[in-house]
Amino acid sequence: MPEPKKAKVVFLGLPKAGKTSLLQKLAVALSQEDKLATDMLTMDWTGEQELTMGNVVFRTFTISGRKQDRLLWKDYIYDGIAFVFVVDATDSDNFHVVESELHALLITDELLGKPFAVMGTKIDQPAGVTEAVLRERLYLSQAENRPVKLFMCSFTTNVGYGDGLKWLAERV
Ligand SMILES: Nc1nc2c(ncn2[C@@H]2O[C@H](COP(=O)(O)OP(=O)(O)OP(=O)(O)O)[C@@H](O)[C@H]2O)c(=O)[nH]1
Ligand SMILES: [Mg+2]
Repeated sequence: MPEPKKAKVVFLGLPKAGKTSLLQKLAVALSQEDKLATDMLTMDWTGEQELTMGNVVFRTFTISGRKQDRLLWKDYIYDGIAFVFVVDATDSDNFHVVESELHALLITDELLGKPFAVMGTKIDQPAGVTEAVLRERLYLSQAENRPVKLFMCSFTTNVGYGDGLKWLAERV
């Protein structure tokens, strides 16, 4: 019998945004809930991480900022049912790249209507910008008619991302 098709939740972000940190938090949380969830953090051939929990696969995908690499989206993320877009809130030099990548995803036909939790991370750092600044720099007001929501968080001090994951879980 073929394996049942798995639902995919995709963690997106620029290099070093904090995708793996979030996946590790999730692995720990899930393993506390369910012993079966331990040792499920694996690496695929692209070097991205994957975590399988029942019929849900959580996978990371690094956004390069290079337009030609968007061809890869088709194979890696279009079948996602929900998305976490991780943004390093201290990396203001790259907010314009994040903004263009995020909006390019939001206008992709295959992704219309799918929920995006945007997580502004590393707010434990002094360089972390406020929610209002990040919202403005990412032009999130343009996505108000979409299931897109910003959550400010820190994987170091364990704040914020739980709300984001909960919001996402309620929408799938
Ligand atoms: N202070 C602080 N550091 C963080 C936080 N989240 C991640 N980091 C650090 O940021 C760096 C990158 O985090 P990763 O989780 O590896 O990021 P990534 O997006 O998986 O990176 P790549 O897979 O290499 O693209 C690491 O040194 C983390 O420890 C956070 O909330 N606060
Ligand atoms: Mg990583």
